[in-house]
Amino acid sequence: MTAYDPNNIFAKILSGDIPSVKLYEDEDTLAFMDVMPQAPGHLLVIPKKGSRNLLDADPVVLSKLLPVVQRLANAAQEAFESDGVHVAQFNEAAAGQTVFHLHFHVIPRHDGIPLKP
Ligand code: DGP
Repeated sequence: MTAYDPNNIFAKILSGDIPSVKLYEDEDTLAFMDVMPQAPGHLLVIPKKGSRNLLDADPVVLSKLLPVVQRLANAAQEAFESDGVHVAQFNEAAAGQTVFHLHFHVIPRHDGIPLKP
């Protein structure tokens, strides 16, 4: 398994070296707007503890992260009056991962409106 690279973009967002539009933060978790939204309201939820993706994540970290994903999915659904919410997560380049710090995409979805590529 490839090692976690602490110089990835989301680690730099966590350290404040790269700015972000923060939506939620606690001791273990940060949520911020995706800079390339695939639909209005597209946000990302990440753990503060570095892991490359779901495959190497500490289960204790996941147990704290998932309730936040759920809460923000509900909040996004309400705020954007969506018909559904897309929660997505990719592991390794072959599966579409481009930033190698575990993250969950939360994307409000409306009937008949496809995601932007
Ligand atoms: P993935 O393909 O699952 O690794 O998605 C990475 C997402 O990260 C993608 O939707 C674009 C977003 N992203 C990339 N760079 C930045 C950045 O500097 N700031 C923010 N807020 N999002 C970023």
